[in-house]
Amino acid sequence: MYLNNDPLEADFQAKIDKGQNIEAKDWMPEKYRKTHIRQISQHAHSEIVGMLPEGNWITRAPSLRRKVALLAKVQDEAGHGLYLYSAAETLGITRDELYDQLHSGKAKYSSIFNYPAVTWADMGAVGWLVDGAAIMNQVMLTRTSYGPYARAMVRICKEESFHQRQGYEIMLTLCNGTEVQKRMAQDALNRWWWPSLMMFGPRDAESPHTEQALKWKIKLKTNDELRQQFVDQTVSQAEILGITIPDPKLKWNEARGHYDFGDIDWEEFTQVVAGNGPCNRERLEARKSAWEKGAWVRDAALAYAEKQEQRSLKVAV
Ligand code: BYC
Repeated sequence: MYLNNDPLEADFQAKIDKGQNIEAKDWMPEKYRKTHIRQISQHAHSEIVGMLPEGNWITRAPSLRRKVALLAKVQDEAGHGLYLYSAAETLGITRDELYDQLHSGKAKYSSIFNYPAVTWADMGAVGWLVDGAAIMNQVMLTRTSYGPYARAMVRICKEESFHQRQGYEIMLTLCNGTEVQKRMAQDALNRWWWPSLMMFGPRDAESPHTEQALKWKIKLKTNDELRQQFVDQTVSQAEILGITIPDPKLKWNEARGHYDFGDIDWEEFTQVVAGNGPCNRERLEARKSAWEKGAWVRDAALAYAEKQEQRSLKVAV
């Protein structure tokens, strides 16, 4: 039985334990609210910054079919960012504050988007591995305890599953192509494998938020559990492609019923999260510049909305 002296908090925890959602108007501990603002906004920023490595390839897609699919994927990511910003706003933070946190470097976004996409095969690897890792985490989040976040995740997951297949299909085509194309696919896998494993966050023993997040059912699985699930699922997909995961320690462990895998370079993860990855500065500059260059659009939209309001007031009078 859960014991808590604060009746509000006890009631809140009881709801969570029963599997009920917490809604925006419900009472919630301040730390629960702040944790969600942090996580949902980090997630929203990841979608928005995540458009950059792929956006760079839209004009260079090898066929019209590939261009249309990539364009649709990047557009979906903008939509995901917007649902998530809206979900964060239900917790009492404004859109402007959220953008300001991103542009000032105060808010985090996923480490993965600080790596460059240097060949067309990277569009395949990003869809296959990055979206694959994202889905693993986000399917869990469809059952997270905060209602607006959980509901946003349902639609996002449906779209992410198209994204993952789009990437895997690019990889399949390259792997069934010429020797040079297959080498490109292998090279992309070599570069994106370890950063994809880092997406799940630090090891459980070093994750400051996991214990509380499990108690509040923000997370239903730990970082290490999801990372293991991702490795287990991805090995056979690489086998079908006929390319090799760049990890000599990767081996099926019969006793555990899981793949064992090699050590992640946590120093690299720490550096990338701290702002010292290969593209951190470039990504932030791109977002800041888009914000500044878009000022006239926001001004025009506001002026138009004011005009409309004045007009409807006049009609009402
Ligand atoms: N990168 O205690 P922990 C997509 C931070 S985009 C950077 O485990 P938590 C897509 C963490 O924030 C999908 N920072 O934290 C888009 C915390 O920092 P602070 C992105 C990371 O929150 C375009 C500290 O490390 N998905 O699908 O319990 C194209 C300690 O970590 C990272 C989401 O955002 C990282 N990888 O668990 C293609 C999912 N990992 O604030 C695809 C939503 C950890 O204490 N987020 N940190 O300084 C989550 O599920 C959780 O926030 C995490 C971390 C599992 C990521």
